[in-house]
Amino acid sequence: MGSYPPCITVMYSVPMLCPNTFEKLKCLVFRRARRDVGTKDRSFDGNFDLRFTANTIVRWKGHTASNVLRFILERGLDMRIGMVCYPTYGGSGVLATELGQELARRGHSVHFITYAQPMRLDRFQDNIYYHEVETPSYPLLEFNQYTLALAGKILDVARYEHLDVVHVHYAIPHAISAYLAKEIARTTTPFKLVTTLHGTDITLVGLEPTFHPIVKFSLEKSDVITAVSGFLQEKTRQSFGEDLPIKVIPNFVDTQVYKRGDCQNVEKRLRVDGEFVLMHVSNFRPVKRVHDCIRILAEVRKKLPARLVFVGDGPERSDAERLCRELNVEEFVTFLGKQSALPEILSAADIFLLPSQQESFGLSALEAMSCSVPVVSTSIGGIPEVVRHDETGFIAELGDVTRMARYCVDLLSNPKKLAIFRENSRKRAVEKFDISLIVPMYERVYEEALASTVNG
Ligand code: GMT
Repeated sequence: MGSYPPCITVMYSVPMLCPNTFEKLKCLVFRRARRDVGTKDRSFDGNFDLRFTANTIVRWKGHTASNVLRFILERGLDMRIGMVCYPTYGGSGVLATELGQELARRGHSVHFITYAQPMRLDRFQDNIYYHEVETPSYPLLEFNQYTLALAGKILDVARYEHLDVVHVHYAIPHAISAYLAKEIARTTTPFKLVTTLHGTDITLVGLEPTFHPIVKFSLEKSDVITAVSGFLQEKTRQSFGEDLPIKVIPNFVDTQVYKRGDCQNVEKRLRVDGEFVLMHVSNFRPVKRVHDCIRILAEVRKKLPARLVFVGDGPERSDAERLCRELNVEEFVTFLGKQSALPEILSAADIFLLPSQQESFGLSALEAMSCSVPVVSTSIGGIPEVVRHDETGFIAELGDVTRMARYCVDLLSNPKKLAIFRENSRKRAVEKFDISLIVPMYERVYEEALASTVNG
């Protein structure tokens, strides 16, 4: 490798920074410089004209010290991030897409790598790129080779887009595909691997005896592991290794987008004859227990006029429609199917129902709370980390539809209490889970991974 033209001169004022901050700054500056000349070769750092002097200001490409330092220390340098997720209707894909969009707004380049356009990636945005994974077919390849095709695509994007980090959402099979790509790229175009665990990748699918050792291995080989709740952190340690370093980074919501707004049109359509509106949003998988929502409605209707609005679609929908007919509540249930205008729709709800059997966090509950909708849910998994019992909603035992219905009636028949719960819900979403609080946690994770030498 020849010598590179110096492109950055940094002069460092010794008393300004503590040693740790200084090391971090140095690492970030080198990385940016390597990118500017289009190399990942670390020997480049040795040739680089990075000068530290005792008492002068920092200068970087004509910017003043204070600007450069403020930018670097507050936000870090922009990174190139590969985002691997499921593009379909589901919490992990939604979260990955919104994370990518926010990182792009913050100046990073984000490359989505998946088999279809992520659902919420529905408009042009600067700094966002999408790379579709195509799975080659051949008569001999009877089964879909997605894991390998994904590894090949990650490798390709990492090489040609000079990715700093590949962030995979949902361990199976994304983490092992990314590990394979990372190993192949190790000497030429190294990148860091961040794995975010979302739920059933740990609590259900990952426990399958065939998958367990592969998930365990891919977690051990990740540079950083994050989990979306304390519950999931604990579960992962129990099932995959007590010593695994796992950071908790909760789900987030853009509270400027998810807020109670003018929903008169939606409300007119959904709130028939001034009845109360219960709502449930999910992908209708068995773990969501949508039939419990219908049983809750049937109970509530014994006391109050109420309707149930379902948003989403999935395997349990036909059974749910049948149960509505069986319980004679079909005329009080609306199935809207998949919808993208969630803030408007949620704004028309009085109570959000989440009777799940498994839920590592409950992103849909958070989105409802952000729209000032209290939640009645089970006490499963990470839900109690989101929903506060008797404050932002109510929590009951799994399957206890009678109790959940009683909680709904209690809230709906007490307008003052409902108003307080609404306010509490919104406040909790804004103060604890707003996008502006959580996305910097991911940025820090990337920066720390890039500054470390563990796992290459
Ligand atoms: O784990 C899953 O079932 C998949 C995942 C998804 O893609 O829908 O859902 C999980 O991820 C969400 C985002 O982190 C969490 O809010 C959900 O609670 C979680 N679902 C379950 O744990 C069932």
